[in-house]
Parts: sequence; C-alpha cells; structure tokens
Amino acid sequence: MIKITFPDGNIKEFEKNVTVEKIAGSISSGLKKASVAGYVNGELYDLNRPILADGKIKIVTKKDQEAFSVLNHSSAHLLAQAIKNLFPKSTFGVGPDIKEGFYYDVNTNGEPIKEEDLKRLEKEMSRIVGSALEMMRKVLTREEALTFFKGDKYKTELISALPSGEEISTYTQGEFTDLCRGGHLGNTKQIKHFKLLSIAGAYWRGDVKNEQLQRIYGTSWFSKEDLENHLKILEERKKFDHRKIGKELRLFEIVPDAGQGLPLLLPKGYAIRKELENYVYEVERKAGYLHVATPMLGTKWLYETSGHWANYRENMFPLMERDGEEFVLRPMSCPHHMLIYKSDLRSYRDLPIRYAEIVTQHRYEASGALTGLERVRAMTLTDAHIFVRQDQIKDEVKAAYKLIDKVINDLGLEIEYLELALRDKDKDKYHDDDQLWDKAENMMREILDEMGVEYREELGEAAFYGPKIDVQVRTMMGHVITMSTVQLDFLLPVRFDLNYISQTGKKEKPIVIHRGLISTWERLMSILIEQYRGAFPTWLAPEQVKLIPVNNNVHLSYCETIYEDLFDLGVRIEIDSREEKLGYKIREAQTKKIPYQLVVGDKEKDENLITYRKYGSDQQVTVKYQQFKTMILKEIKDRVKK
Ligand code: TSB
Ligand code: ZN
Repeated sequence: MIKITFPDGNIKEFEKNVTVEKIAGSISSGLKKASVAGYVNGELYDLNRPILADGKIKIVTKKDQEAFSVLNHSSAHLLAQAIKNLFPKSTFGVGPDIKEGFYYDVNTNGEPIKEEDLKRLEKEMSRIVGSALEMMRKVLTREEALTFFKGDKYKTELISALPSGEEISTYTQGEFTDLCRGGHLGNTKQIKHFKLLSIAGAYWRGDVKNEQLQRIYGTSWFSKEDLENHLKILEERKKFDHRKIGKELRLFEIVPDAGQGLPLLLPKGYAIRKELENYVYEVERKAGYLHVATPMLGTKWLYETSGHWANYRENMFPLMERDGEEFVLRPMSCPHHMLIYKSDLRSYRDLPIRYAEIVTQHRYEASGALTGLERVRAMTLTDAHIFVRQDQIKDEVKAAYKLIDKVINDLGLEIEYLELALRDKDKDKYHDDDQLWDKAENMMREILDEMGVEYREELGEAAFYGPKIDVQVRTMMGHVITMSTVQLDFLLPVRFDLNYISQTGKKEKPIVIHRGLISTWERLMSILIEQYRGAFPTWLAPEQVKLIPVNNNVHLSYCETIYEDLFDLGVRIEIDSREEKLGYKIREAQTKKIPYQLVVGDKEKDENLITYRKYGSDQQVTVKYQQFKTMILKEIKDRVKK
C-alpha cells in the first residue's frame, strides 16, 4: 500500500500502481469525469500512469488552466496518428500545445497535405477517438530511444539534443508511438470537440537552412459550446487581421520574391507612415530631442565593442567584407549614437542629450515567428538614446515614459500592462557586474513605484546591457506585443569610453537610456490597421477625400477646382472620373473606407457647395465649400482621433 496526501492535508491509502483516475474516482464519480491529469509530487501525471510510492497529489480538472494544455497536447498526438494513417510515409517534427490549441510539424515525404485534406484528417481523428485507445507511457534509455526511432531524422535529432540525465519517454496509442514528455489524457476517447484550422510552413528547428515542414494547426475543447465559441472568435478576428486588410486596401505586400519578413510599402501604406513620421518628429522636437541620421551598415567593430556581437549575434544577418573592412547590417543603432556622443567634448552642463533617429535596422527573426508587419526582419524604429548624469536618470526615464503614454493615447491605443524586464542571473548573455545590475533594476522599480503605475516583473527578459520597462499592448488578434520601451544602461558608455567633465573638473561616465517611442513603423502600422479595421482617422487615412462627379461632362471642372485647392494644402484627395455608375463609385469609396466622400452635382456646382458623407455615418451633409475646407483642415491639423 502507498500513502497519498491530498491538498487539504488528508491522507488516504491506496494499492501500489494506483492511477490519478482511480484516486479521483475514489472521491466521487463527478471528480473522475472532470479529471484530466494530476500532479504527483509536483510532476504532471497522466490519468492512467501508475503511482509507485507515497506522494502528494493535486488532481487537475477541466476547469484548471493546465487541463487545456493536456487536452491539446493529446490532440496533437491524435492528429499525428491520423496523419500517419492517411500519409504513411510521414515523419514528424515537434507537436506542442499552444495558447489557443495545438500544432504538429510534419514532413509527409510525398504529396503535401492540402487544405481540403483537413476534413479527411478530422474524420480519421474522430475514428481513432471512437476506438478509445489507451495512451500508454513508457520510459526508455537514450540507447533504446535511439534504436526505436532509428531512421527517423527529426526524432533522432530531438533525442540527441535532450540534456543527459533527462528522462526520455514515449507515448503509444494503438499502432502509433511518439517521443513525448507528457502529460496526456490517458485515452483518446476523452478528445471530443476539436477542429483543424490551417496549414502553414515551418522550417525544421525554425532554421531557414533546414527543410520546410508543414505545420498543421488545430484547437481542442472540453465542450461543444466552448469549441463553437472559440471558432466564432476566430472568425471575428479574421476581419481585423492587418494582413487581410493591408491587402484589401493596398497598403503593403509581403512576397517571397522580396524575401520573408521584408515588406514592401505601397503608396497608400507610405502615406500613413509619412504622417506618423511627421507626428513623431513633432512631439520629439517639442520634448527636447535632437534628430540625427546614421547608416544601416556598420563595422563589425561597433558591435564587438557594444557586446552585440557576443550576445546578440544569432539575431544578426551574417558578416560582409569589402576592402579588408568587415560590416554588418545593424540590428540596433546604439553604437552609432555612442559615436555621435563621443564626437565632441561634453560637460555636465550639456546633459541630458537626447538623440532621436528613425532607424532602419535588420534582425534575423526565426521564419516561424514572422507575422505580417507585426514581426519582420527589416524594420524602422522610432529610436532614441538619452545621455544623462546619475542625478538625471529618474527624471529622464519618467519623462520618456510620459511621452510614450501621450503618444499611445494620441494614436488611440491602450496599454495592456507594463513589464519590468529583469536579468536572469543564470543566463550567460548578461554582463556579470551584480552591483550594476542591482542598482539599475532597483532604480527602475523605484521609478515605476514613484510614478504610481502598476507593472509585472519578468525575469530573463532584460536586454543584455540593462533592465527595460516594456509597454505591452494587446492587438485585436489577441497577441500581446511590446510597443514602447525604456531601457537603463550603465554598460555601453563604459564599452565606448564615453565621458563628460563634471562640475569639479573630473571625468565622469554618462548613463544611457535607450528609448523606443512607439515601436517600429511596421509593428505600429500593423496594430493601427487592426485597431481601426482600416477605417483610419482622417489625419492618418491614405486617401482622405474622394470627389465623385455625378456627370463628368457637367461637374468635373468644379471637382477639379476643389481638388487643386485642397491638394495644394496637403490633403490626400482623388477624383473618381471613371465612366462608371454613380452607385458603384459610391460603394467603392465605402469599401476603401475613405473618410470623406463628396458627391458633386448641379446644386453643389451652382452654389459652390459640398455635400459630404463621413465614413461610418449615413448622413449627407451640405455646407459651403469654405466651411468644409476649414473643417477638414482643422481636423487634420489637430489629428482628431475619431
Ligand atoms: C530602444 N536599442 C534599443 C533601442 O534603443 C532596442 O533596439 N530595443 S529593442 O530591441 O527592444 O527593440 C525596440 C522595439 O522594436 C521593440 O520594443 C519592438 O516594439 C520593436 N521590434 C523588435 N523586434 C521587432 C520585429 N522583428 N518586428 C517589428 N518590430 C520589432
Ligand atoms: Zn539602443
């Protein structure tokens, strides 16, 4: 017999080899039905895994967070088994559960899986569920595992990559066995409400140099209602997807010929970016920033000196060489700004110095992580490096944060939460001056506390040079992403030997605050497109006014007069003079989400009037042209949100 201790301190005796499922059943049939897995001495146990010794138990039920993972992880195995049955030559990469479901990476070693195969695969999954196969766990030695998966390139690589001492286990359901750490449901019959969603490409181990696998996504739920709700949410979300809207409104393109994660901004997309650029330049200028411009290409020396070469190289594109000089495409602009600081003698009276730049940079992001404009490989950051004295740190970090807060608000976005990103001592990318780290981290905490804002601390998310305050925003697609950042850095000024002359005539080291105001244009545009669903406020809209003459022969010349007047004042205006039906033109202007649609007929022409309809409103408004002009110019100038 073995002793099992429950969370409330109760102890019960069971036969050795008892399972979580049996223990749950011994309490009530309801609990047995709701149970999904269990923690035995902190380790996740499948429902049917024998318990061999005394231990503490916590039963995981459908209501618990982990239950969704267990269900979806088990569903990934079910999918793999179905694929193997229908595409017998398949070999498999990894198949984890993810936030809203699961996926499995597969190489069919033959005909690829197509969208229309998903239905067939779902049917096969249901068939396997119907056979109620037990999911049996087995522990193997490394040699046994390698023998078992001999000839399976991916699994062999995965086994070889496991750290020594780690337990290797497999799960078998019917004919199908997979390498897996667990936990699982114990029986395929518990997987009832699932759907396969999509197929994407993914490189083996996320590396473009490796072959491409197919990634099949799915989602699995405990009730029909939950599944249906989730599918409804997915359907709703699609309408907001910036990739879809970006295509419809002809804002940007991402095509294989140009390269993955390397977007092409079309004229309408550029119009938005240019507005954002003007806006950022204006607020930064008023906040005391000095704008500079530095090259995209830099010597390797710059990044060796900063420490990027040692700590950030996996995110950089490879080295280039010409005339004996070695170059990289910069992943960040900090080193360039350090050199600008160093280009002159600095006194304590000169500080703070705030250099801002709209910086184009390149980062090697894993291909699987690339997401439209949200995560790209070529990006243009609203960057700044602020050089301060010790006694100026707090005020400058606070001021930087306040500017971020203003900009987020002006753009109609909302902060989800603030993250204080700290060092994880065990990660070796961080410089090991404990005192400096403690000082910087404590300072950031104090600043946040003094500002009275709430934040979450996150270990191991700091930059290699210092702690960050990351401003997190939730996209309409449900992703939480970093939009703005303020980072405290005592390291780079030392690496670049930056100095200023103190009040007493001594050489002192400045401190650097790295600041990303509102992310990169790419990420910012992705979130704005989703936020406004393509219906931008007038100041940002790529096309602000559409003039539609009722009859080209009669009304076109009046349209042209208005066009010239507003165009010269910087308004983005177009005339639709195509020989199409009026109704068709009006509907098209509507689908393009143009803020002002002006239909021009006899009355307008004869009395110098404008009849407009604002996007999103059914009302037609007729006013004197001058009145319209004043109104729209003010709306644009004031950057009215909506
Ligand atoms: C703020 N050196 C600092 C700078 O001075 C820096 O580069 N910090 S960063 O690495 O955190 O990047 C700044 C911002 O760029 C991030 O907060 C994020 O909003 C944006 N960003 C980072 N990677 C990507 C990417 N792959 N695609 C789009 N935007 C990105
Ligand atoms: Zn920087």
